[in-house]
Amino acid sequence: MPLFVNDVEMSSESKDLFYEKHVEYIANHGNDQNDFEYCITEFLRMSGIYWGVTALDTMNQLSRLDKKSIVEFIKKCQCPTTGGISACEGHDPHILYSLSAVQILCIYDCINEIDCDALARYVTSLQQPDGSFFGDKWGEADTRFSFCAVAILTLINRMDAIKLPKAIDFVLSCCNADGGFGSKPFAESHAGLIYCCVGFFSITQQLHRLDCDKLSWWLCERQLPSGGLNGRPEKLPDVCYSWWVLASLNIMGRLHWISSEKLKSFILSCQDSETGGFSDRTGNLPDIFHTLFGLGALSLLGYPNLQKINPTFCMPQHVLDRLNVNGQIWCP
Ligand code: GRG
Repeated sequence: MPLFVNDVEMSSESKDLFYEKHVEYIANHGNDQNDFEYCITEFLRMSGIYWGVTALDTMNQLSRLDKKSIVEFIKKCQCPTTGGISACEGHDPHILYSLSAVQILCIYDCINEIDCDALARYVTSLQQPDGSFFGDKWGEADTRFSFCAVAILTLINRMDAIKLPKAIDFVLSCCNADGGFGSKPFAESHAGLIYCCVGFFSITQQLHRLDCDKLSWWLCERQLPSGGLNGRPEKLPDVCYSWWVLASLNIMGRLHWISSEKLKSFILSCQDSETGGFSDRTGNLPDIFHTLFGLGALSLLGYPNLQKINPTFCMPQHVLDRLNVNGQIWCP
């Protein structure tokens, strides 16, 4: 089967999943705390841990990480005044890292290790009069943060902490004429932001407010000859869009609208056969972000020996079953 680099055809056989290599890659990630890449990614440490924990749980290897030290780290990142959680000790709290922390604690079944009431108050404090959410006290509103708000509150069972009808109106106001969604009203449609909006409507049980056919058609057009998906027209494919696009199509019950086989080949071609891990595109260096979203997309495609992953929360389904939490899935 032909493979493509940057959407240029190259000859190579379709590969299998380098399961053991990926487990080692993730389990050893961050072991060398003097490593340059580790140091310069401090600002997103909490999400980095969430990507690693979720990827390892998807491969049934969660025991390879030290739960105790991860939970202690998270507790130290909760701000005693605002209740929000930061990426790393000494950093400002942010709604995105608060979500990553909550996701990790839910996976480890110990959400009560943090002060959930204080966290709910933090989310309340970020909601604006138009229903949108700031990401932090510095004041940038974005549909990503609307998703984070409802995901956090659902996982800690505190959805009553925000004005939900207003929050829904804001996200609806970000729908464009092409059927897609952007970061704010009239902002360009983008697959990452579409995931946030579709995930938002899945969590809030409002999928009927979407034009799923039109939106899914826009998402299908993201598939390129290589089988990989881009995030918006005229851009290169990237493994992370395998997740943002596929999860959105899955939530809308239209995963079969793209070629799964071609996408699977593209994702597998982005593995690093020496170090383990996935890169954004064939031949590039791997990183933990693309590793989670490559594995997550393969799980959505039903790849063998991977845990089923939930398309709305990007967490193993068994965790959400235990919490009795489920995003709405649309049946066309
Ligand atoms: C729980 C999985 C999970 C996520 C939390 C933050 C968030 C919710 C999702 C992020 C969604 C996302 C990737 C948004 C993209 C934002 C954006 C406009 C990226 C543009 O980046 P470029 O221009 O990329 O570097 P392209 O591929 O468009 O060139």
